[in-house]
This record gives sequence, structure tokens and C-alpha cells, in this order.
Amino acid sequence: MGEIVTVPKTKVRLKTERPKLHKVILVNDDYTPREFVVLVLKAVFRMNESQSNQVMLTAHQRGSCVVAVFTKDVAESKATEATDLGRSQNYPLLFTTEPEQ
Ligand code: TYC
Repeated sequence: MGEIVTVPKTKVRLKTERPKLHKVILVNDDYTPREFVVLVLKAVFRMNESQSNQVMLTAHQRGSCVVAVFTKDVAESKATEATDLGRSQNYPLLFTTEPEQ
């Protein structure tokens, strides 16, 4: 019989948005020993000796340095883990995160 079929005119667009990346930033201070900063960068961010030395020196000279970028959750947990390693030795070592532009 007279069955009415309506076809939607709008196309469904499958939107797979990329998750926003977040930077982990190493902040300089006057108390944490350089060797300890290098050790933490190697342990938490899997950097080699030369990479971790470069990042530590950049933070030391310029006040801060981007360590790496991750998804929000990973960036935050790594920043916390690295900051906590410093705190466990009573150092004021600080890692922060911020979204990439
Ligand atoms: N400025 C520290 C010192 O001279 C070393 C240091 C480097 C500490 C980088 C923190 O993010 C940092 N002992």
C-alpha cells in the first residue's frame, strides 16, 4: 500500500577528533641537584643521558623547558610521578602540564 519512505537529506559525518596534546614542562629551581633532574628525566620520560642533560640545562638556563607532549591523562600522570620523585628526596623539583595551542 502507500508506504511513505523518508530519506534523510543531511549526511552523517563521522567525526574522529584527535585528542588535544598536553606539554609536560620542567621548571627550574635553585636546590634540586642537576644529576637528580637528569635521573628523573631518564626514569619517567625514558630519555637517554644526552637528551636528559639537554632538557635539564635548558630549564636551568631559561627557567623552564618542554620535556614532551602526551594526551592529557598521560601528561598529568607523568608530571605528578616526576614531581613526586623530587618530593620523596625533599627537593622542590616541579613538572607542570599545559595544553598545546
Ligand atoms: N638549577 C639547579 C641547580 O643549579 C638544577 C636544575 C635544573 C633544577 C633544572 C631544576 O628543572 C631544573 N642545581
